[in-house]
Amino acid sequence: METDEKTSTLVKPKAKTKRPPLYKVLLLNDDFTPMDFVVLVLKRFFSKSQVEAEKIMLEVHNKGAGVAGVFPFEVAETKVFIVNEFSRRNEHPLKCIMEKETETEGS
Ligand code: TYC
Repeated sequence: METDEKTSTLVKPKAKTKRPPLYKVLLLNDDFTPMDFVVLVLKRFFSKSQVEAEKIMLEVHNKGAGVAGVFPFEVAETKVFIVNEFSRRNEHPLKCIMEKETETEGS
């Protein structure tokens, strides 16, 4: 409880319902990874449909980066690791990174 300066009434501070931060998992464009491989990654690791995966892949291709999904920290971290490992094993330079969502995004 805090005292309101002018009226001396007790004001109960609003309960802070802070949601855990979310992280965007991004795919980065490069000149060498085949488009089909990026589509496969989006379908296999981010559960996208063929149509959604093609749309995201083209966005990355045209804009330089695109959001594959939004997750809590540890899930995002795992996705990034698995995707980069899968790309490396298949000898493609595709890079996956994570970025904290800013407070105003979403809602
Ligand atoms: N630019 C690549 C090409 O022309 C395709 C590509 C798309 C690569 C998305 C990476 O995250 C990526 N083959």
